[in-house]
Amino acid sequence: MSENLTKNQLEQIEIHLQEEGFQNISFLPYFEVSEAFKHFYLKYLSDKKEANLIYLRNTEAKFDIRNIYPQTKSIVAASYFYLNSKTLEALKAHKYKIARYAWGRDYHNVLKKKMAKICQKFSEGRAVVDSTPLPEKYTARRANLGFIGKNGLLIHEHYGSFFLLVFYLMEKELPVDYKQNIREEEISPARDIEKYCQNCVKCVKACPTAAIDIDGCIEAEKCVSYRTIEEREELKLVKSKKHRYIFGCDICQVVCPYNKKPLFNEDDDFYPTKISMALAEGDFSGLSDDSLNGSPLKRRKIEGLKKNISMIT
Ligand code: B12
Ligand code: SF4
Ligand code: SF4
Repeated sequence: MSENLTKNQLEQIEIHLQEEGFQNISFLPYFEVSEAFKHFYLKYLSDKKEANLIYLRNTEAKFDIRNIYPQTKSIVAASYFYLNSKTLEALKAHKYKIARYAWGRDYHNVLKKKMAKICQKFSEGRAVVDSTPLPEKYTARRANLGFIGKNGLLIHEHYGSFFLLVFYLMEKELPVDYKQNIREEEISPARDIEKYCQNCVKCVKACPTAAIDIDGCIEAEKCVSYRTIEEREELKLVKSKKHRYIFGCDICQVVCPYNKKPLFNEDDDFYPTKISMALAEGDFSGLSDDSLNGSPLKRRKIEGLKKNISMIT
């Protein structure tokens, strides 16, 4: 039987994660997703909003963290803000736009390493960032890291939404008297939208492809982020002169009032590289797919990025 973590150990984890650049950190005992979430998610699938993202149909894994990592007893949830001055300069200086999270090194590797480095000292486990079926926004909402906005993203009331979610699935239980600070009945996208977005429709109006359904769900097939990163079927690529994005899209975040004074994090792992800046200029000279190793842009490869440019010019 595994021993429980102590309150002191949780404090240590929190302090060390903050030193590594994580901003909001929270702990959750292992939980089963609620019937309300299952209903929400199954409706999303029956409305076919997941487009060709077939992995999203694996509800068995989506609905139970233990199907991802059976030894999970508790979870560390944290947000990592990535906006920095150099990326904003690059966005101004170059012809084409790349989403703010993607100018530097591949965040999967960078953030998983940072998370595991700290948490492993306290419990065996697995660091998770964006590459498993874990319902990350729902888990982070339960951990109180933010609220769900009409644009479907998790938003922090004071710091905005330019952050990535990072988790560590721990093999140890939380302290016996640990109190979870949120009750499931108190959260739902509808409640959040009513409380925090109210009558605002800035993201809905600004979205160049009308991908936002105002219930906190995005129609993936319409979303520029999907089209420029995930879509492999050329026929579905749609020409548009309404935006300049060649990889990802930040429009529904840029217009959001909660991002008026976003939190900056001058982490050079997220600074633009020579290669991302060349690509943002449409300059492919001397570049091959291998040049994209270690960058999130690798997902789209050189041919894909060329196609993306041809769709907006
Ligand atoms: C597939 C995917 C995409 C797809 C589909 C997007 C989508 N909105 O579903 C595409 C490629 C389009 C995409 C785009 C982007 N993505 Co993405 N994506 C994912 C991924 C892998 C799965 C998301 C998923 O399952 N979607 C289906 C919906 C229905 O489920 P969901 O995500 O759990 O979200 C809903 C439920 O949780 C529900 N909910 C929340 N709490 C509660 C409570 C109750 C009681 C109920 C009933 C429901 C409920 O509300 C949420 C909103 O609909 C996650 C990582 C992960 N494993 O979760 C990252 C993730 C969501 N993406 C992320 C990011 C950063 C982006 C982009 C900003 C990247 C970019 N700049 O281009 C864009 C933003 C587009 C947008 N406005 O959403 C971050 C979001 C961080 C944040 N602050 O919210 C995540 C969490 C990755 C990470 N680890 O940081 N993404
Ligand atoms: S990421 Fe861009 S295309 Fe997708 S919902 Fe937001 S504004 Fe619309
Ligand atoms: S732009 Fe307005 S409606 Fe959209 S998420 Fe932000 S506050 Fe909510």
